[in-house]
Amino acid sequence: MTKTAHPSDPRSRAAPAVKGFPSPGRCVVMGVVNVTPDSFSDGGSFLDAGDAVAHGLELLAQGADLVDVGGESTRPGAGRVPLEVEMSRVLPVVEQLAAAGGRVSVDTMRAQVAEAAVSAGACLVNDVSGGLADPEMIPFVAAAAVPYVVMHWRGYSEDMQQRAEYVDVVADVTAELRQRLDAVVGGGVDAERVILDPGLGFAKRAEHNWALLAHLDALQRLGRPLLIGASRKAFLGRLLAGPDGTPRPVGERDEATAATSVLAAAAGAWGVRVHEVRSTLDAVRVVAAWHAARSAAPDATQGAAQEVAPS
Ligand code: PMM
Repeated sequence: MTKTAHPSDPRSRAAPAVKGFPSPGRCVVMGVVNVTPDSFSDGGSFLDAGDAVAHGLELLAQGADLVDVGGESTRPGAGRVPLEVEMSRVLPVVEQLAAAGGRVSVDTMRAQVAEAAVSAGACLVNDVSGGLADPEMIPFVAAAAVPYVVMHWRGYSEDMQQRAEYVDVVADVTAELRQRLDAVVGGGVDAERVILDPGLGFAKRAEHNWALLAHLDALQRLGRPLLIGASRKAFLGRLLAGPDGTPRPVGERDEATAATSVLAAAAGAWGVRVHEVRSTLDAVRVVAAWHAARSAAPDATQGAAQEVAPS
């Protein structure tokens, strides 16, 4: 007999829906297109708009549900980029990818960039500051009625690692995200369009990232879908360091990234943000099949219990 799974059981963790974003019936895969000279993983590779568009199209062809276009690096220590520079990097790429039929998000902390990108065809705003960097962002998103990623953030990248101090990182990040959710919804954004993100690597050391990845259920209790961005980040490089302690190079972290995608999807995350789409898409498909089989299968524990306790 098929039983209804308890909410804490992975069988009940189908990816939750986001208003205004069609669900693929599994964890969403967001491909990264950084139009920057200095992002930690792909900085400089796609600074030319034509190269960035070609890369975005390739990620979409590999099956990305959307591509996330950003023009300002947020690597630890990075300074701000002038508004006009960010605009000139992002807009042609968003426009061309959207015109080609791709679903596009814009990775920006600036309302003006978000607004121009949405006009150019972006369908989602990914704000790593969760509305804190620009007071105009929340009113814009509320009026535009687009899905909105609210990430956990404690300030600009230049000195963010100095703010990686927590009493209990899971409880602290959950509480700070709850405050952002309240502020965003209080500012008029439809709660059903909000996606929360713990911001792995942003004012977080490796142990903080691992704790958050291990306790996504705590963040899920905020009641909104989660996006997880672990792709190629330094904590994976450090985990995979060679015997001399040299971190694994960024381009050789995609298998570990796919493993984090499995963990996130199995925990019920709405989406994962990755540089290499194919391996993560395969991984989340496996998780979707596993979820489906767990929902359909009789409760093995219950069956075993019945065997040892005949009526
Ligand atoms: N990480 C980066 C940039 N944007 N957006 C969200 N929502 N979550 C993240 O974890 C995140 C992000 C930094 O990585 P990159 O330089 O490779 O883009």
